[in-house]
Amino acid sequence: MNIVRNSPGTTHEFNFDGLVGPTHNYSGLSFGNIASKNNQGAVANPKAAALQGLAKMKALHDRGFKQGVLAPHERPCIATLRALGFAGTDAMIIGAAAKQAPLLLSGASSASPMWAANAATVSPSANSHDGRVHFTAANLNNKFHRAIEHPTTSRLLRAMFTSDAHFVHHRALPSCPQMGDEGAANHTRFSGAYGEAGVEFFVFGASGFQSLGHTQAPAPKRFPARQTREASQAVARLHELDEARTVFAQQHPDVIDAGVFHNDVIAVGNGNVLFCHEQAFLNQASVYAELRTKFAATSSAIFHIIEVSAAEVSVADAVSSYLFNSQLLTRADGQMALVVPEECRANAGVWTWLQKLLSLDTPIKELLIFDLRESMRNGGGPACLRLRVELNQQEAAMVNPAVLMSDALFSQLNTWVERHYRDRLAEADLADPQLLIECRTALDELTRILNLGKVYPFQLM
Ligand code: SUG
Repeated sequence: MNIVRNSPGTTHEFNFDGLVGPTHNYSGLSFGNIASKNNQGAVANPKAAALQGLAKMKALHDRGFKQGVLAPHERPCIATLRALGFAGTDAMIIGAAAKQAPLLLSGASSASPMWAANAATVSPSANSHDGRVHFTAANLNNKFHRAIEHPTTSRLLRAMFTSDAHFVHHRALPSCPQMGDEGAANHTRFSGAYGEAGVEFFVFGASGFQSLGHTQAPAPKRFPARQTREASQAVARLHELDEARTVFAQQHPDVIDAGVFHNDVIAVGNGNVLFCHEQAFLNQASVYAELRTKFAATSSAIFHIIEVSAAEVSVADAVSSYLFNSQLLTRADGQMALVVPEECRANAGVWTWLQKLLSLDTPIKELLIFDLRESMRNGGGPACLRLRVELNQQEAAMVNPAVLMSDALFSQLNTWVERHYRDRLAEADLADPQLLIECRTALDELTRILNLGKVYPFQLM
């Protein structure tokens, strides 16, 4: 085993936010995600969505947090529609899909890769036996529109984290219900400090083999459990994690049925803090006990569990405000900031609780509030929009520098959005073949801005 020794303060968490793509729209594609269902058919504003996301990235960059950009995908995905039997020119394919199978066209057009927390699961080098940073692209097998993401996601991650000496890219797990994997949205790592070995926490919705009668464990009844226990375990094996520092927990089935389709809708962790709702996990007390024990074996830091009771904030309010879909970021002074969406301020109970949080004896000392309304209306809050990658100095030096946020990149991307994005997109507009041309033109330019090489199907033809 390679022991990675990092000097204190030289390892950081980088957040790579998904840049919203030009086809952002509300198609009601995600059964079990209440916002997606409630906003089906609403008119979206892709330009505003992309600018809201960029504003968050820039504000966090300005505050000294390490920030990067994950590019959007080619949409509609013509390669997918061809694979489903539509033929002819691109315009013919779009026209036929719009007429014969509008749901397939919506799925192939979704800008869902913006939710970067679902792009992959990432383990830092300090935790893996081979001392490299491990990425497993998520198969997102539960939803058609998301299951088509991983091939492009894998190419993008390879174009950003290029060094084989420092980074390992695992292929997505087999795409089948037993191996449903939703990436970092169901994964957290804890440690006394970045760069130190810590605990990796995997949260699944149910066993993937439940339907075969192989297990009797509880499972949600109304909505799907997207992440399976077997997928979480496979990722932990691929990432060469130490069992003594890995914890698996099951989401409470009742909260999945209440709209908590990913664990990051009800819990967030960072450093030595777990912030969650009291109904997040099955057998919550034993989950806490295992986390505390395994954390104590890696660090002398105090492990803080900040639990919100149902009496203070109901699960329904947590889901509508996205209180827990927050980013918990360690500041340079070691204290933490909680990044929440505006919807938390609009909910009186949640807002009152957040004020109380600041007065508690925990590392969370600051609230940062962002308007992410366009993404929120599809069930994507601040935490959904970002993929966390913990990098030491050598690893950070090997990241494609063109994807890292800077004043210049921010203004370049704002101009790019202003030039290429529509400010209105309804479901009917997905049938417009011009939208594909606009998307490809924008992405071709973006690959040059972000120095990604050829990553999109239209560039690889
Ligand atoms: O997979 N919404 C996404 C939201 C993903 C949020 N991510 C995290 N929690 N990390 C989803 O349900 C809706 C698309 C639509 O309906 O048009 C959608 O895909």
